[in-house]
Amino acid sequence: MENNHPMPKEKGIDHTIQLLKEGYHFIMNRKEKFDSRVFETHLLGEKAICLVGKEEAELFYDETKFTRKDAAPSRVKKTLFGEGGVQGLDDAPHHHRKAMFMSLMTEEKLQQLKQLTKEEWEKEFRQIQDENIVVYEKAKSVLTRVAMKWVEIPVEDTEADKWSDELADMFEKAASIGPKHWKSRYSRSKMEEWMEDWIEKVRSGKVSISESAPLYQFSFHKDLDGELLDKQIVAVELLNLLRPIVAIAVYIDLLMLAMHDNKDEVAQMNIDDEKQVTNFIQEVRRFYPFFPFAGARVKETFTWNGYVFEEGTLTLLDLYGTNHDPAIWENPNQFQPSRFHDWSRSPFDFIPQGGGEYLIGHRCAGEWITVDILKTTIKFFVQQLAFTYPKQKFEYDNNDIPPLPKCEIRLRA
Ligand code: HEM
Ligand code: MYR
Repeated sequence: MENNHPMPKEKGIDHTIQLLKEGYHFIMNRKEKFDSRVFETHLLGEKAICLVGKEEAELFYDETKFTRKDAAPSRVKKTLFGEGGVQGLDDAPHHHRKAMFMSLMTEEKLQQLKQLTKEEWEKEFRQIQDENIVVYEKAKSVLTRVAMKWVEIPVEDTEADKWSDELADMFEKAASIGPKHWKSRYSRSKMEEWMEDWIEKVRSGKVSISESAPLYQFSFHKDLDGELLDKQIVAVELLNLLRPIVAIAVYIDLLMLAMHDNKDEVAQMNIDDEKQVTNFIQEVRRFYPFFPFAGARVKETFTWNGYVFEEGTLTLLDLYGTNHDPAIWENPNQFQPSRFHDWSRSPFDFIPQGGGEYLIGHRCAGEWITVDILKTTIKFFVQQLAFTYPKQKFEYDNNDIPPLPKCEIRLRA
């Protein structure tokens, strides 16, 4: 029998304020303080276990030990995730719903996505001559159109563009409090209603779209009992495609920052070499913060490495911390795309969009989409655009979740 020992425990009633202050460093700071990759704290009024590291990620993604039921705080469901979506499902219902997402990730659909991304960037810059532009704002417009076209919502560009702010509110303000939180909720409600109208039109045959369209596929998806999903849930799932595609704008902003801060790397990179381009993009996703941690609850009490995990306890896996773990990454705070030359491809060490498996676990359904859009974007900027960086402060703040807007990068194109 293993000898149980107490888990390091942070004193105090609640540490949510510290989480908002310390942002992406909250878990790592305590890992250092307790010299432990597992510790207990209090967040949003309840006990929470925090984990960081590769073995810890493997534990967190063990479906027999953790559940996603009631794991996301209500305020995050009301803004970022929506209610009744894939993020909160477990076991067979989760696998079935996740398959609905993963069935879209075919070679053909990914190819279409790259083509759309290229075309929309070209369109965005067609009118621009010798102007200063804010990359993040441009990226949000481009990606809103890409997302609508890819999901095959039959709207004109001008109509698509109108939804850019609502889609962005859901992720930009997901960790906000006060009026920003309410704005985020309002944007979600508005968008869910709009999506529900489309689902009704598709189901009733009032609009005719191709059967292979994601809008069609999701509208007619049947659950394990052979029933169509409630249209509110279909709306949530369609927003689980549209919203995160627009969220890639945050990575595009950080990509432009990385290109500025690593001019020598960029100069040495052969933009026609897929491997080199992929490594640069992977390093952007490793180096910069974005999604801070994934959350789950202990399914049934168990013991791991002598620590007792009690049933129902909220457990957070530090994604940013694991991507910066010195036990995994040499010089984790240096930007070095070449480190991906001989990366082991473990599903548990490089986890900017979650770890584990795509089909049976909660790993991000859109990771390939993210990498493809970023690769297409860097190629467009390097090969097709003559741009410079006007004088500005190249800063981003590790405390803001997501790390905006101080990193708003301007280009002259
Ligand atoms: C799940 C991050 C882009 C769709 C997740 C998770 C993270 C994440 C951390 C949760 C992992 C977990 O709970 O263990 C990101 C980031 C993105 C991004 C940082 C960059 C913008 C996308 C895109 C799509 C997408 C482009 C779809 C087009 C999803 C879905 C899930 C998910 C459907 C739920 C998976 C499940 O619960 O099984 N993402 N994601 N994401 N992501 Fe992404
Ligand atoms: C997406 O839209 O799904 C992709 C990126 C969103 C990043 C939003 C960052 C805020 C996360 C809030 C806390 C999550 C708690 C489990």
